[in-house]
Amino acid sequence: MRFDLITIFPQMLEALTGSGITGRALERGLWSLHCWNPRDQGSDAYRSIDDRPYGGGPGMVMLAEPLLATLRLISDAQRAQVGEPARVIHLSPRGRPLTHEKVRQLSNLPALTLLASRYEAVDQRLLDHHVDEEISIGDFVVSGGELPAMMLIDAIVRLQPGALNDERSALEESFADGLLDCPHYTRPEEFEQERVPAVLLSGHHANIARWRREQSLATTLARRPDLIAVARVQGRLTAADERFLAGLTANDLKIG
Ligand code: 4F9
Repeated sequence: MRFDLITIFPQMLEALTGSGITGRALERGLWSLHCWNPRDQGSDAYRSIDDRPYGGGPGMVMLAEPLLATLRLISDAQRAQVGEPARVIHLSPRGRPLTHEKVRQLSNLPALTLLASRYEAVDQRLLDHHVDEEISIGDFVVSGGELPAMMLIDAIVRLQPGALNDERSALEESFADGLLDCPHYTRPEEFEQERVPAVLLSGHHANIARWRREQSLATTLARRPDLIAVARVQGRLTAADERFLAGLTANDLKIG
């Protein structure tokens, strides 16, 4: 999958290209990253990419023109490599909150263009006419769109076939089935006077699967009841799941 990222801080992406699962997937040729600096398209003597907001107030606004010139270069490059220009996404706290389902959908595309903005804002006309979608990675503000873009790229890249050493990992982790992950244990069998739950040492695979499911359900109900409600309306809770949830007490719902 091809990613084109508009950023004035391409060095930040080295964390993604140089380490871990994403670094290995890059070496394997599973994805590519092309960073584009809008300053290279700045048209005045200072190659400005921002200016003061009409109407006054603090902060600066990214100029539409250098961003559009950059987007045009990107779509030309994408047409040459994958046949058509890609979807353009702006990472913004004003966007729709990112979900794993959204990540899954985007992971099937051949290419994606990401705008990582800086300063306070982007001229709204650039967003209206040349950005397909705004995505938020949470209700908080960071210093620029690069880290949110890196989180999105990471989430997409690890779903590319061959990125994970064990493909089961992507199927079994948190959100894969819309619930939070169950707890996990490894050696030693006792730590801080707490033993590994006996069922996990039993070798009884059906009981282990049921225990993990129930742990997921209980944790999700306690911490993210909204996710339980969604799973329910989507018909993803079995009769056994519902019996288990109905039997949980106030104590089980305390967040640990
Ligand atoms: C983007 C925050 C997406 C959350 C971009 C400052 C951002 C963000 N989700 N904050 N620039």
